[in-house]
Amino acid sequence: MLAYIGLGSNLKDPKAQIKRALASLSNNKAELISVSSFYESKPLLEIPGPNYLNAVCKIETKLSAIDLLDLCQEIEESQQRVREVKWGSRTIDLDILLYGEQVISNKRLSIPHPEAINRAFVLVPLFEIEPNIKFPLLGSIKDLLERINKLDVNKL
Ligand code: A4P
Ligand code: MG
Repeated sequence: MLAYIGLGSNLKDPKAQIKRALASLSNNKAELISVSSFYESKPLLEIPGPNYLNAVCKIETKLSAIDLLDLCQEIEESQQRVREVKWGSRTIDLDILLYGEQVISNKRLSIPHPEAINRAFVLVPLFEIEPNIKFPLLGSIKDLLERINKLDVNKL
């Protein structure tokens, strides 16, 4: 299965945090196919804190969606992510943006990631690596990008 993961960090050397998480995403059950550039942006909703670095990667995996979520959460934990405030600062956040063309909605998982379509720091890097991708039910990335303000993110 092809899947896309959004990575974000605004603490403790964000570039190194993202690189480390990308390395951890390549294991015997998942292979990293491509990675976007890194993009800098201000925290959402003007929540105080350092700027974020974000990137998107494409993986090929044999893991089910829920097992992929487990892997993402293991990586977050291994990088000492502490969950305090919702939407607060974090060493690393891994969100499954798309899992093939599947639509999933259960207690642990919503795919496509519900906020992805509103966020320049997700759509801009995703467009960089996959300009023709479509979000199930939601349409093409080109159309989705037209709805948002792309000036919010700066490519490193
Ligand atoms: N969950 C449901 N669907 C998914 C999915 N598709 N991928 C559940 C991953 N997880 C998914 O996430 C809470 C729960 O979401 C998980 O237990 C999982 O079962 P979390 O990461 O533990 O909690 P959170 O950080 O409070 O929520 P979330 O949704 O990850 O935060 P956001 O919405 O990603 O916001 N500003 C900039 N510029 N860049 C950023 O990257 N990130 C955030 C975090 C805020 N502001 C930001 C950025
Ligand atoms: Mg998350």
